[in-house]
Amino acid sequence: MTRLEALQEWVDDVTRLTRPDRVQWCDGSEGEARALQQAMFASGELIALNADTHPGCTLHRSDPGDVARVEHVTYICTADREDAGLNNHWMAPDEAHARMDALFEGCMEGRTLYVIPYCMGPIDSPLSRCGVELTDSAYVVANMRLMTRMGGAALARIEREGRFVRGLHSIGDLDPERRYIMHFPEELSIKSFGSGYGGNALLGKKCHALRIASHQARDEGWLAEHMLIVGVENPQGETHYIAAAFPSQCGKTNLAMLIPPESYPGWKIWTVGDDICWMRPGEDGRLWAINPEAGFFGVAPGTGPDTNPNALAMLDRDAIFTNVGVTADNQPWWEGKGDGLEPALNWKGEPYGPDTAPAAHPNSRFTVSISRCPSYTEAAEAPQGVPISAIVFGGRRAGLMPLVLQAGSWRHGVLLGAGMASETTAAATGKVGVVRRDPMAMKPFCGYNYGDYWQHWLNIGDGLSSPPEVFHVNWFRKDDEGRFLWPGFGENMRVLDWVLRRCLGDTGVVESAVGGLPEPGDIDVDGLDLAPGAMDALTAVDVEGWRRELSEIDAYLRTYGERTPQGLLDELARVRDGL
Ligand code: SAT
Ligand code: MN
Repeated sequence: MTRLEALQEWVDDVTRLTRPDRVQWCDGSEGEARALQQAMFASGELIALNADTHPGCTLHRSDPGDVARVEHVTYICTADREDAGLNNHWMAPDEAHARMDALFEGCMEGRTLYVIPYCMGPIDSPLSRCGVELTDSAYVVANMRLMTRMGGAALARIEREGRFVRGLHSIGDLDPERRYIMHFPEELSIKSFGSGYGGNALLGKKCHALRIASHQARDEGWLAEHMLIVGVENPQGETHYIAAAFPSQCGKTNLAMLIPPESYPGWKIWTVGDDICWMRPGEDGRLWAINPEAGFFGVAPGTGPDTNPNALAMLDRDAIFTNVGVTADNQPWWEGKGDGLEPALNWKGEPYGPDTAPAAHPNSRFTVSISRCPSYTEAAEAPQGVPISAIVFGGRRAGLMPLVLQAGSWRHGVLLGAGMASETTAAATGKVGVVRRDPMAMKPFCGYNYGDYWQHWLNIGDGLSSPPEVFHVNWFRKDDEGRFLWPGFGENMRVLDWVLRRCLGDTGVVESAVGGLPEPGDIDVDGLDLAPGAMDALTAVDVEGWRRELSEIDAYLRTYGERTPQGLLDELARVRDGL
């Protein structure tokens, strides 16, 4: 129940359409969470894990046909098709509403409709935005409680502001043929049907905080980005913040909670966020950022003592696991966990064996509150956000892209972001390992025409007197035999160190046509077991390869026609001439 008429009317309308047995307004309390958990244990939707080794941890097994985001049925529904752009599937709003309302008709009979008021960002931050998700999935409620500031305080803010994003969700019958994720950015609303999986169902995350928010951010003069946020504290106790964009499953979570190697005594990494970043120009001419989320929905496989010890440490209590395997004594298990145990059941609940491997689905996930992270910082709660010193773009590229590259200007930085490409991963359904253009890691998430988006990035830079320095990194370079040239994980600290020294003007750079590269020996490789010549390969510019790359980027950018910013094309021509 609410005193905000617009909200009450919407809930009443949806109730009439979907005909649930009951409506439950979620307050986000402990008691409510416990009761929901009990109900899910009873229905089998959730399974309790070993209470001795993993107190408060639970397991959810998705329908095997519903384990990733579904970009081919994800739509941006704007009045003018051009406003959605080539980067999105488009449907006319009227048609989309009609199609979705037909699916929602009576779909909640026998079920409970949960009303979830939530706030993306610290509850008292002017940068935060609120939403309400209506869903028939208790699993969604449990996840939203960890991923957002959910409940009474959010509802109070919504009632005060009167404006909120409306998200309607039903798992429907999980039929992939009757599955759509529709966004109506001009109405600030979302309709999602037929999937219970993460990014399709937890509407605060990709649907609101990226697709709807990016659209809203353009109108309001800020940026909603697919970026982690970390603070890097040096031995003198100064902390500088970095925002970094990588496609799904390229190590954002690992980088966000990295533990510096032994050769960095006295350095600390502070985690502000691992997936989404909302940034706004401050009065001081810098960019200030918040993490709109309150938890992590991270990839489980590969999370181990060497790759991400901080993540492992936060996963031993009060976490929800989705589609991982279990051991004989009911502990969660995934490939790369490194605990010396063996899986007994795979993610579908089948006895584990060579025919039923892997134990964990490649896109299996954990959901956990950010406050459980050993490197969590209170700065994540700061209403004004944290000031960003560097923006880092990166993709999964076996060749060409050097370990790190510094843009010569904001405009060059926007080009580096717009030219990003990466090999596809299991986070979305479809072929894995195909290189595709993924500007700013926003290809699946930009809620409007990419051409307009790049122009918005250029405009934001024009308004900053102290813009962040912009970089491009690549942890995934391989040699001719397909072996990684760079160890990655905690060792990426060495690159962050160089990035920050460049921001502070503490070190030199080798200028090249495509950007600034580290001087030989300037990235500390002490104690690393690199192949001979690896560092040369990682910092070389392959002129012919770059010519081809720039032609491809040029052709790609021009597919956006009149919406492609001239400023970006001019920048590309400048870089090309420099080669
Ligand atoms: O889209 S999800 O939020 O489910 C995960 C991801 O791809 O980052
Ligand atoms: Mn993501």
